[in-house]
Amino acid sequence: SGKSSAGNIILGQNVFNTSIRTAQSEARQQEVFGRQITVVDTPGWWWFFPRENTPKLDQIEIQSSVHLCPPGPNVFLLVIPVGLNFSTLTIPSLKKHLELFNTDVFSHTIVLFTVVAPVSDKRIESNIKANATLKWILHQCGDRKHVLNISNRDDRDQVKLLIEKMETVVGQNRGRPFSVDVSHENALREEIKLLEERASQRKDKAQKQRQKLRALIEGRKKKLFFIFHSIISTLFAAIVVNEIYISSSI
Ligand SMILES: Nc1nc2c(ncn2[C@@H]2O[C@H](COP(=O)(O)OP(=O)(O)O)[C@@H](O)[C@H]2O)c(=O)[nH]1
Ligand SMILES: [Mg+2]
Repeated sequence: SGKSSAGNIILGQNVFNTSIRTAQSEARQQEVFGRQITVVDTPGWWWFFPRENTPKLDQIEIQSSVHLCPPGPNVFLLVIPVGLNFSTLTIPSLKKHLELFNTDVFSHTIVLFTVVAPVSDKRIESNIKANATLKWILHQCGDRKHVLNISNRDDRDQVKLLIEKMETVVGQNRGRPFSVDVSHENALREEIKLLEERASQRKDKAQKQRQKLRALIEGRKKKLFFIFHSIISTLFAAIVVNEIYISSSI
């Protein structure tokens, strides 16, 4: 939906990979318009599926991303591509995913609309008006929003404006970053390690099963060849016997 692309545009550098799915949260720092900015890129989730459909590892990566920018993030950017179709599951799913953090996420959030072609403010506004889900999300975020054209990397004004909006959020929260439970960090790291170990064990098991299956198929092929071969030899013998019989009867 443009999360990694947005991170690259904000930092003015290609630091986040946009050709593969973001599996791990990553932090990158850069001076932007005189401010030291840390952007943390995270995996995402599907707007029309419940949280149970988001892989556990992605959930933990999203959850642990706040520890990558101590003392805590000042602003969350909720990335929504313009024109995205929502479903009745969107709001419950968003709420459930945000439960991965503390409750005051919305007070630090700006909705970041991503577009790949220039779009007028009027179109954005009419989009919002026509969409109750979008209206609800924006309302939760204090109607803070910004439109970012992710295919126009040269437009630095759109980034400057976004950073100004971020500074307003910092002011509104009296400079207090989103509160992060530091003691939680190690527990999350352990959980990630455990899940990765389990995934690797599952991979080993699947590989062994594949090898076993391949050996079984190879064995069957050999057996089939042997049966086929014996049928041919029997037929051949029958013909020979028949010929002998015919010749002896003449
Ligand atoms: N057409 C279109 N392409 C998009 C949009 N958002 C992202 N992309 C493209 O999809 C690819 C993956 O984008 P990325 O920023 O990695 O998405 P992420 O998965 O949210 O991090 C990139 O080539 C983007 O240019 C969108 O709203 N419309
Ligand atoms: Mg990504």
